Amino acid sequence: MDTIRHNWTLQEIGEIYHTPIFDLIYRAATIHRAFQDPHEVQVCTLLSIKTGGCPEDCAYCSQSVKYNTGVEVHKLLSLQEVTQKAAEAQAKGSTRFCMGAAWREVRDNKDFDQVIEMVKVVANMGMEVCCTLGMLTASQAQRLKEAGLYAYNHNLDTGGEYYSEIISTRNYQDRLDTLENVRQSGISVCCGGIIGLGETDNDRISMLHTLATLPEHPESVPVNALVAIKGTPLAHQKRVEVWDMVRMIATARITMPHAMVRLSAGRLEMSVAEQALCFMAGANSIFAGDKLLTTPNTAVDQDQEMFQVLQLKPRAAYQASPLG
Ligand code: SAM
Ligand code: DTB
Ligand code: SF4
Repeated sequence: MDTIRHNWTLQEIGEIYHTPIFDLIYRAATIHRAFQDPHEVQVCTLLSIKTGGCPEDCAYCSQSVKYNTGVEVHKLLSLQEVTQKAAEAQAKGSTRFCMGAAWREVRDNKDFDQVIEMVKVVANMGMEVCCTLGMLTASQAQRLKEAGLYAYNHNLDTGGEYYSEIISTRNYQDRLDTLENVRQSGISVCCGGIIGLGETDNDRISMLHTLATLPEHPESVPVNALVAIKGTPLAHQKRVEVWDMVRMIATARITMPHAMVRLSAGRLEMSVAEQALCFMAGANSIFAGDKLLTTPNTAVDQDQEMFQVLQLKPRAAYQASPLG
């Protein structure tokens, strides 16, 4: 049985990624069974707490000010609105609640004070509370940790070599620096990427290599298929093939066996059978609810039906963390 490694080479990860698909799924499923309960899938809910008006130029994003996407801009939600949404999510079976803000970085202002209050409330509800707020300093990460933040999402999105084709307003090192600040604060790290941005297989392999060779693997690795947004430079990208999702998920599972691998954006376009392949390949989490951050998602009752058909059960909170 493979052990946990942090010294993967690009070539090794490339070989895994390109393995004939049935062999790849078989190997990933074997590792999945050794490290995770293959019948459990964690259900998470996303909430956009501050929408649109973001100064960054991420080519895939509906929330950048640089593109005319028609997204409805909204200032930071109130504590009461967030509390209500979190309670609804919990009632519908979510054990993790992730709050996203369209910020380039966190600033030490009133809005951040309010986010701190939101974190406290959701943490007290017994859900894993996650935030994705852009870049963070070490002291901001510390404040979030003290408020009870369980996880922080900050994606690398793609390989380091392709990054500047997708985003020009920050660089790969900025991302890695925030991830390091999150790690140092003791918050669980959620970091993954998107496929379907026009990248090559090598760019995907490069991103997985960066993740799998971090001194500690992220506890959570979201794999998103691009949701092509009208008005963005990537509006006309072609739909991601399920086989590409399977290869990404399986390679993440094999190289980072302890991580929760999340089948994230793009599920609305996938059949139950296609999603089943992703679970087989090692995915063990989904985002539920009719909305991701700004785009539609599979309806909750459809997901409940899928869980029944595939005989999956929702995973309880706080099981993924090696942090205790
Ligand atoms: N502004 C913060 C940031 O960029 O870190 C947090 C919010 S941002 C929307 C969170 C992540 O969602 C991005 O890093 C990206 O991986 C994913 N994402 C955003 N738009 C997407 C899209 N259209 N399709 C797929 N994934 C997307
Ligand atoms: C992640 O990797 N995917 C989620 C979550 N982390 C924050 C976001 C997906 C956003 C999809 C596009 C939208 O709804 O705006
Ligand atoms: Fe802003 Fe995040 Fe969207 Fe980039 S992905 S434009 S940083 S909200």
